[in-house]
Amino acid sequence: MGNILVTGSAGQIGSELVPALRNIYGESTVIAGWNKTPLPEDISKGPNVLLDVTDFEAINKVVKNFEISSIFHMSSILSATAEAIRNTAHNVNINGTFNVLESAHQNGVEKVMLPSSIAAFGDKTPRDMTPNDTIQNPDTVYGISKVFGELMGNYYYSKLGLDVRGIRLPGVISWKTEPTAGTTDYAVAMFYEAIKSNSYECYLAPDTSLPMMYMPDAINALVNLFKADHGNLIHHSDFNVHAMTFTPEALAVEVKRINPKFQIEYQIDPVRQAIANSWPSSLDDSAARKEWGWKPQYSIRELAEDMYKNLVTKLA
Ligand code: AKB
Repeated sequence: MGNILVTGSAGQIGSELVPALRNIYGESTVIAGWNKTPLPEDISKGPNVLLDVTDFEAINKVVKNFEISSIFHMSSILSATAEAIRNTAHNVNINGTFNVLESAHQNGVEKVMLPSSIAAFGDKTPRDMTPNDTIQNPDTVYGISKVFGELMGNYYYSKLGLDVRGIRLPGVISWKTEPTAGTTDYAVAMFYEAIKSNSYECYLAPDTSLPMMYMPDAINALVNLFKADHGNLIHHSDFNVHAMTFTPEALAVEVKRINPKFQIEYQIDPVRQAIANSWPSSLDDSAARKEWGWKPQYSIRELAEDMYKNLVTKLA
């Protein structure tokens, strides 16, 4: 196997994926690509490269110079931010994704991991136990770009033989690196504010139910799909993965169990509420379970306890 390039290595998921991949495949094998946000210190000690995914030639150069055989393309502008900066979101999420796939194809890269999101669904999609293969009518720049990635990933696989794989990630909760303004990120912010000020003003309504996942499960999903036997895969760029569904109200109960002084208030943001209302509440992930053995580990309670404990240490 050649080297692995991870784009967006300073981001919420990239910053945990790079150390996980380095543990498995070796420090020198995993090249951390980063652009505007500096890398966390632990990652910057290993091989890394400044890389703007909107620049096709820059990707080509990195792929050639570092003898890349696999790419995890993690750079992405999240849902709420993408609504505010459409141009940048289009450049990064659509042009950037195209550049990565095309460069991978032209340079003989073997495998591209291209994460999608629950944002690839819309208000015509069945909300409960959303099937893997169903109606997709997103009405956000981010969601449209994720459908583009899924379709292009499947195109490069079926027409050009590039092994492209992807999962539709739900809200991912983690303590190492803060996410950059998605719609599900209230669930991360609630922990920070509970520790800093014992209170949190939530921008989604108390009963907004969305699919969520703790970071270790998200990393396992990415790594296990990457490792999966190609012959067992029927789907490629578009796997549903489900871990848990909860509402702000239910998460607040868990946080209050750990910190009895915690109080939550609600100040609804209409933009993010509308996005949340158009997304699934739970997903049928039987294809992922059957084709590559997906199985999440963390419950909401385990997530809350681990998240709180680690954040207290980090913020101290
Ligand atoms: C977001 O809220 O934008 C992301 C996502 C669900 O893809 N966390």
